[in-house]
Amino acid sequence: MSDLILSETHGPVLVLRLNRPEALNALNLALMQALAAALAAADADPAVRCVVLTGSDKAFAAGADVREMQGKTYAQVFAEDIFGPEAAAIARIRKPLIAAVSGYCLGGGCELAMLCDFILCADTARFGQPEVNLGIIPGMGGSQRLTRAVGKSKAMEMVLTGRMMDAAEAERAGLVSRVVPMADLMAEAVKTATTIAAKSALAVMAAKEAVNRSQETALAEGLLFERRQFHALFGTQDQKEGMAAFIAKRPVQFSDR
Ligand code: CO8
Repeated sequence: MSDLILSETHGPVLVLRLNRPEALNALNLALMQALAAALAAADADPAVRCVVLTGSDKAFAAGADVREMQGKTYAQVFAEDIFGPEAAAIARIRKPLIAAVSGYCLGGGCELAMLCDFILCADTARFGQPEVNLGIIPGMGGSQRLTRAVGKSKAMEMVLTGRMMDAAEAERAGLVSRVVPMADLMAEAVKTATTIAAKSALAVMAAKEAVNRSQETALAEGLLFERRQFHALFGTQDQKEGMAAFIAKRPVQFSDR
């Protein structure tokens, strides 16, 4: 397995840990490919009955990697379908997948957590879709899954302002199933996963499909629309300026072009 994803087993529970500490686990293509491969392998491995996906204490993931995306054109992101195949592969996993979130969970990181079946978080967790600050929009399901999770008003506010919500607000809004003290997060996630692992794997798989079904009517349409809008924004100067300003650590100056 790639060193971008660390793994450990706790009986029937596999823990996968995003491992790019130098960039707050920002998601680049290599990491997303490694994660999709690790999850596909877990899905095929009869010894694994539940998976926990986590990051570091400081960040689950602070978004897609701005440095990797910065210079891309519309033609590139559209042709590459950036993260599209990897996100689809993660969504296809049939075994239960729990996100254990501590610290920043932003942009593509929040979208990745929402791709999991449910989110347990530490009291330090902070969720947000700050893409608008970079002159882009969410591209891996944020506008669709966040809206389904917390309702239109809060999702719209989050996506339009880029503000973060803390763990307590995320629990009140229904984005996360539970908040626990940071020191207990992994023990609680593994304990929850172990509970699930003790059930009938067939019933668990059927239950996951049934609950997901409730979310997915017309979701594919929304996801494709969102992805194409995301790609199109790489044709704007504001995307170049937004990402350049982030990397240069200077205030952003959008020109609406
Ligand atoms: N990409 C690349 N590098 C990052 C990212 C990122 N998203 N986030 C943090 N880093 C890097 C920083 O550049 C910094 O590196 P260096 O030390 O080399 O300067 C290092 O991680 C530590 O970060 P900070 O010094 O900024 O740490 P702070 O504690 O001061 O701040 C924050 C933490 C608030 C989380 C801050 O890092 C931040 O605002 N990060 C960016 C958040 C963001 O904008 N995320 C959205 C990115 S766009 C996105 O996710 C699009 C998703 C769509 C993808 C799918 C397409 C289909």
